[in-house]
Amino acid sequence: MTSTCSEIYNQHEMETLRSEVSVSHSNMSESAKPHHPSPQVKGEKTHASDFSYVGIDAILEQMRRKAMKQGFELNIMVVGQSGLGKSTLMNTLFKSKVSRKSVQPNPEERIPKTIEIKSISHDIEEKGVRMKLTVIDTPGFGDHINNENCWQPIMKFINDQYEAYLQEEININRKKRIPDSRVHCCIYFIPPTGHCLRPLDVEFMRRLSKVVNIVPVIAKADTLTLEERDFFKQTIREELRANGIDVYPQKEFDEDADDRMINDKIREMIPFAVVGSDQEYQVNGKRILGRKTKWGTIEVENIGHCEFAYLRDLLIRTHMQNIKDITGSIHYETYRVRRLNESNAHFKSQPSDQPAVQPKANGQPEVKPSAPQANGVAAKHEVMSHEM
Ligand SMILES: Nc1nc2c(ncn2[C@@H]2O[C@H](COP(=O)(O)OP(=O)(O)OP(=O)(O)O)[C@@H](O)[C@H]2O)c(=O)[nH]1
Ligand SMILES: [Mg+2]
Repeated sequence: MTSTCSEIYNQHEMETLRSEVSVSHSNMSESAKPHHPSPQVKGEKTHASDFSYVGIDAILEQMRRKAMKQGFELNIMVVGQSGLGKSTLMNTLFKSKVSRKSVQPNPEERIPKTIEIKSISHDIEEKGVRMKLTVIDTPGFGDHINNENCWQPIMKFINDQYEAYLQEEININRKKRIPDSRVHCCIYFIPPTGHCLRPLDVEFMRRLSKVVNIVPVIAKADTLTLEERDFFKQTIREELRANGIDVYPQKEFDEDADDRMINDKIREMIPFAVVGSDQEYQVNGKRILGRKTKWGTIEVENIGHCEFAYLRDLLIRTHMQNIKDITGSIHYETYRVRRLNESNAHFKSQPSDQPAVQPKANGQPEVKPSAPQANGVAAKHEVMSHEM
């Protein structure tokens, strides 16, 4: 590979607000600069002497300020066999203890192994930007002898979040800002076997890629040689293609030629072969996150050692907004349309002289006239399965 992923992404900076604002100001011609001081909002400049200046570019600064005030939300789910390094990788990603490790040196600190899906939220702040990060851990996925339908609880969890969002959205007195618990991205951990995908991996990704953005990674990539890693990556890409599995970034959602070019490069690299660690070491006077072995230290953020940095760039630095947009406009939308269609069909099949009993969002039954509401949605998602 000649160019780094960071370089590729830099050509297509997704979070452009801050930079565009500063570019527009720094490009301002001398004549456009204010001559008379006037009351202004911090960071703004007046264009009093520029007759043609309307000020449309100021919307960027307004959006930036609003976004800074509101903060951001990102919900990441990690799925994979127990001990593949899911919690460690989340810690590496956010350089803080966002997901507690299940394997601790001190047995008293050890978290009991669980098969329940758990969400842990953290408020992270960097350079004044606030982010609520929720990690949804699914310990022990596929650990059983019989793993038939083991993807079902995960599918249900994802649908439940869509349903919660839908119920908030259709509420007459809905909140100004609906809390977003929808899973924006699911990192799927592939065991570093070096052979091929297991039927379980194929089955999981085939089903789940239709309801959520899947980002597959090869876990504990330090256990593979470079040749094994390349071969494994190639094999996985071929298997994904052969099985019609569309992982993130999905080709069909590329917005333009630029997008396609950048995303094609990412697609050629997927799945990222990652190494995780939350241990800091000093290497050549620099503090790094790494794994110390007898023969040297693996630096997790060094692209010469592993592909963790590419994953981080994709999830946080370049595609975070796109990941959220696709969740809202594609995955959630598909769910919403199905639910509304189902509800309409349900109302049409109700005899018109009988009142329909419609459970409210809080679970209390409520007697309603048989005609559908403006939104036409009945709150009975237990029967709904957003599965294709
Ligand atoms: N060699 C290697 N070991 C790793 C890596 N990431 C984590 N580990 C080690 O693997 C063990 C399990 O890591 P965890 O992060 O707890 O794994 P997990 O997937 O969260 O496990 P469960 O919570 O049981 O599902 C720990 O001893 C980690 O230090 C890695 O990239 N390479
Ligand atoms: Mg864990």
